[in-house]
Amino acid sequence: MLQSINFNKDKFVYFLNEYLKLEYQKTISTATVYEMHNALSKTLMGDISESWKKSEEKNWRKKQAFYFSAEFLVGRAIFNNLLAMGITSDVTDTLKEHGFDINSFEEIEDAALGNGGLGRLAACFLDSAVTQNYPLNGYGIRYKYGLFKQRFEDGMQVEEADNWTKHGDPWSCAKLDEEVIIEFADQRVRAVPYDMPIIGYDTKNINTLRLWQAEPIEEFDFKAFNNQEYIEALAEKNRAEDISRVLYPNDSNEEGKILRIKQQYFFCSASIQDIVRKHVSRFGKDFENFPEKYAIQLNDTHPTVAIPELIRIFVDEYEVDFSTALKLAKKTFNYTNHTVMQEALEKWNCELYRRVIPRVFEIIKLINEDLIETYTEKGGKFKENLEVFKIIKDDTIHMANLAIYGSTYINGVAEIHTEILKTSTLKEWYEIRPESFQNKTNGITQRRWLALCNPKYGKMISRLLGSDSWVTNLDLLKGLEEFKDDKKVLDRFMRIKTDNKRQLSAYIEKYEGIKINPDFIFDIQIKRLHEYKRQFLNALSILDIYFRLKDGELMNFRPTAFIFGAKSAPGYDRAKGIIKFINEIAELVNNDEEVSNKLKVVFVQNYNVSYAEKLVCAADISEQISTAGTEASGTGNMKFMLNGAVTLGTYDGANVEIVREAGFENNYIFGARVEDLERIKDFYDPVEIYNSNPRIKRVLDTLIDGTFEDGGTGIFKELHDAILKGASWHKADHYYLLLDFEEYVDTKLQAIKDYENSYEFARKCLINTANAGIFSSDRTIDQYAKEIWNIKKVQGKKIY
Ligand code: 26Q
Repeated sequence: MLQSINFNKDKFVYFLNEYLKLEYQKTISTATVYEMHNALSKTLMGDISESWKKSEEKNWRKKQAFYFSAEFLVGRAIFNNLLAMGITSDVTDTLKEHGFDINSFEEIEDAALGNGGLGRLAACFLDSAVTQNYPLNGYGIRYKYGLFKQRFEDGMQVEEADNWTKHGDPWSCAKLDEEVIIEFADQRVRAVPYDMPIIGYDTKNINTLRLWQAEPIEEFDFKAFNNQEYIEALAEKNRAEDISRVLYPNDSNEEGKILRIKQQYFFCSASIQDIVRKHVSRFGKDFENFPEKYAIQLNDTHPTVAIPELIRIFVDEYEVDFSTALKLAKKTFNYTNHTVMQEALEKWNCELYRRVIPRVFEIIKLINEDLIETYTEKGGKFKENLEVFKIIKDDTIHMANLAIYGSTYINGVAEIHTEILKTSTLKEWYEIRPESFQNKTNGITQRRWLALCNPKYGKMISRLLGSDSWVTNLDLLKGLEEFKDDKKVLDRFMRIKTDNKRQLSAYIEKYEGIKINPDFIFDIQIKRLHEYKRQFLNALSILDIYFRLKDGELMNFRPTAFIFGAKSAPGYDRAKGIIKFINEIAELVNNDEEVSNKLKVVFVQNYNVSYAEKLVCAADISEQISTAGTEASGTGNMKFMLNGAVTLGTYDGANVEIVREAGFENNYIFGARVEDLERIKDFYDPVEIYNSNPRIKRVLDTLIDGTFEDGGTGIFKELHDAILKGASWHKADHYYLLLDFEEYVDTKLQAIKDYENSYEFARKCLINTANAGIFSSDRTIDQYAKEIWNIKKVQGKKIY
């Protein structure tokens, strides 16, 4: 059972009121939601400060690991931290006695310091590490503006700045005495650390997410200057602050390239300086045992510049010779790859790098020379494929090559993904260093993605299993299988699901203005908008169902709501076109009385972590339909599975492992597999399919036959062309939508039909939950800890 901190109600209320009085001249009964949030959070920060300090001390006693990531998509902290501390109901009740409804914290902004999967994974990892008492701290950037907020205007995405700290950021603690200086060729700035506590569930331990904020060297004092100096100082301040001003949405191209290099170097240099400085102050200038004390994990190639930066500091500031420094770096770093596509591997123009961080560029050149020399000497495959391995070629720095050469282990994020890395994307590397490649299938934290977002289901599970130990040991869910034929249990499951659907419906009605009947099947696709994720295919399938319903086919079609949530990169026109297309479909379908009792289509605005929490617990069908071989893993798929939805998906990413665990018969897998696509790719002809299949022709032609309006942008015509002619850099139907179309619609209709037999369907859902144990990020982190980082747990338990 979870033990809580000793909750002293009187003391709690006293501190809360003191804070409110001092800061705002208010009391619990008069404070606004934001004031209450700040006061409560700060009070709790006070409660944990001792444990936090002690944890830091503990972490330095043995080997520790650091997670370097340009993104941490942590979401909202308050409910999560109350849960971890075991005081949710105490606090809820106490505030209620004073007339304050804790649910009003739903207004508190998410910390959206990430784009999607990669950033959210980093957040889940920190949660899992601390809960298991592993010494793992995160290093990243404190963006002033997180991922943009999204609105629809006339069905089209409009972006708005995400000023997430506008009402304060009570869960961060600035450590002004630990700032460091970062030097660029044309600029020096201060990196100021802001620490967020990562609070372990049912443990005393608290780890740290340290996010760096860029500030000018000189404190800006507007009184002290004459006019000209004032303007210059202000410009300098802005130029410094630019560095951590905004999170780049992925795919953001051209403009901002220099800033992106600066961001990466900024947080990597600051973090490396931080680690080295603390190392020196504790253990002196002996670096021989550095890799026995620290492991650094690179979350994709974005933080790869940390490798030459560590070498630079060793060589330039501590007189370590280059080859020793390189050896130490290789032993310290490890690299996680999150993409399948070779063309998506990060590359930088040499000249750009040289202009921004010349000394680091020199170090990279030295590493490249070392590679060439070493591999030429080794001969064989090393020498044969030297061109592939080079870090610098064609005036370009290949960051993946730098990350691999500078690391001990390289891992993919799902079995199929790691296999693709070994046999295709990084094939030549695998041939020379097979022992360096590992798989670490992603996971999700069940604290946020079940206990927090689906408390009713969580309680039901605890009751059935006779304990809530699944919150820290997800394998225990297997015990639910025993109840798969128990009608009472299945009834209870269905009631909870319907409750969750009702809550989601109310929320969607409030924020999107669309009413969904909770008795409908909820079919949900939520993830970043990308062609490879095939939201477009989902849209076409809905249109097909719509037309067939209108034609009087599909007689026994069970009413279904199709729900989407996704942000498109601002410069990704096709993705934006797909959003507009789905919104047009929603408009058509939702206003057609003939189908209104059968179909509903909703694209929710500003999909984020907090919205996801409401969506995953309310889904019946989870859409995971990426083209086989394109989605490295996916983690949304795991969240739905855990919450008892069936997967309608391709044999791709972690779906492969999901259906292996939960059974094909309990999910809906369709479509071409990687091997199939490999075989047909040179002959694939989408035009032939289009011409021979009237249903496909009909739905695709809505893009050009006047059924829908694209606001005069021409984007619908481009989408049509992208399928039949190919456009810009891709061949026709690059993601095989038409190839998979019929099987997809058939499989979807089968799932919808199966829902008729409610017990049979609920049974599938329960079996999915029961087999989700392996997808806990607790398991993933345990594997990283044992198989890559070689770190041990610190002492945990003993409650506050
Ligand atoms: C690149 C250049 C410039 C600006 C931004 C970027 C950028 C930023 C973020 C490129 C990629 C990302 C994010 C990638 C990502 O989220 N990948 C996902 O990682 C998940 C966790 O491993 C996997 O589950 C998903 O399959 C994978 O798509």
